[in-house]
Amino acid sequence: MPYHLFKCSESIPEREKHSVIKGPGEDITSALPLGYLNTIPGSLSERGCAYCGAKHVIGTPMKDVIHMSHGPIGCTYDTWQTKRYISDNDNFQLKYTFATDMKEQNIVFGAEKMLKKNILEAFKAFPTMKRMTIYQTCASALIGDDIGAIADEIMEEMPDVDIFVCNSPGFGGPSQSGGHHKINIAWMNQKVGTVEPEITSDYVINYVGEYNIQGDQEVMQDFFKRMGIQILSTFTGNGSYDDLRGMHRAQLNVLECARSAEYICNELRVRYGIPRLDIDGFGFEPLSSSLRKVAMFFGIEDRAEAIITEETARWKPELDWYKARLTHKKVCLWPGGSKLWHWANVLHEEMGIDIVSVYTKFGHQQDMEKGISRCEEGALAIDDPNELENMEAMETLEPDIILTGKRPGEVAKKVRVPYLNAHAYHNGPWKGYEGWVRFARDIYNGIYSPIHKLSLLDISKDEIPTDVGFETQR
Ligand code: CFM
Repeated sequence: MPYHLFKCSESIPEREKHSVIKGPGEDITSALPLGYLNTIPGSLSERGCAYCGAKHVIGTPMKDVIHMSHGPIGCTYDTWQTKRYISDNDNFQLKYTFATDMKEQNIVFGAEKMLKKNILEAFKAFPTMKRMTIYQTCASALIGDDIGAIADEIMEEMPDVDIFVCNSPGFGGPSQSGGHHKINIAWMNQKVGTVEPEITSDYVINYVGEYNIQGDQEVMQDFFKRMGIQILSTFTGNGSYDDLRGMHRAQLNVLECARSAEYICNELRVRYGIPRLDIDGFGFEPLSSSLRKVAMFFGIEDRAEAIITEETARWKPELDWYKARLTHKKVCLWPGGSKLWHWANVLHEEMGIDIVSVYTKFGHQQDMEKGISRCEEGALAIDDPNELENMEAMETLEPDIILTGKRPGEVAKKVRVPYLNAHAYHNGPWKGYEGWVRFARDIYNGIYSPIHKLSLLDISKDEIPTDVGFETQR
């Protein structure tokens, strides 16, 4: 049933169709908000832009690359402490960020010469780096700088370097999702097929749509290696530029985040006949069935079963300890895109948590469809929420914790609702069996931390609760 988030609907009636409560007996056919449309004027969206989706989500996790923004300096921020796509290349991609820093005179007279100078300067400053990605921004797109031509010029002058150009300005779509699409296709068109990889196993995959947030990719990679599978490339977490040029030689694309990376899998299927297999590394059951699916494709089921048995025996008792303490805790599950449905039912089934609300800031209709179908009755689903709606949802639903990002998370903190940063988590990895227990631990710590019982206006030592558990280490 459509739900009136009253404060907002009063002034923006169009928002009414973007929030829905899943009523008794309702399924996705009746409990589905409108989604993936342009943000309604007057509504303060927390979405990112198409440049952000291309560069900050998908491009920059690549580890052995100079990532250059061609635009004003503000576009490029996102680094060490904000994004957490770590790498085994000494985290080069997080420590250094490059921008041409366009100014007014560049807008008036053009910035191609300056871009070329910047590229040469960057390669000179980091002589071991021979790969570069360049991202167009709104400013360079509007003045029509031909970044591709400059990249070609440099590659001709410096035969040992290779450059990828991503034309995905901020206005290139309703949200970051538009940028995901653009960079998927651009990589496919420019780079796939330009390197012939060495094949060392009978079982060869690309691991796609996984960005190595706090080591998630490395955990999954370890499972595949234990099964004797060669991972040709990882798109793009902890990924190597040249490995990703050889994606066309895999036998199978194993896809985690369909929202951000199904496009390249679909293209690889059409152009090279490589099938796509969607998996899920979060949660014991989804992960186990994912490993089984991959194994089944290659006929090596026994290898998957050995891992599943060993890991489950090791970690299930710990998960159950948390489940006993998290059962019927109320959670608002408010991520960006696919984590909505990757997490909804498995948080309920494996941690006992009640999901009282789901939202997606840029997910497509299918993401919400999958999310709603995996929620209990009574859950409030919101598409592209604004701050007033978030506030009202928190007031009425009274969640024990919110799993979301920094923007709504900071608002939640102000109204004393615990929040866990579910985008750029710092305590992960959360994938894998141990990782899922770690996620339970972080939720538990968020809910049971005594800090939320304190009032800034009325702090008295006697009132600090002492009877709550607080796990400090694992
Ligand atoms: Fe995919 Fe992601 Fe997500 Fe996403 Fe993101 Fe992210 Fe996310 Mo933040 S690629 S859709 S654009 S799973 S950065 S690693 S956590 S909003 S739910």
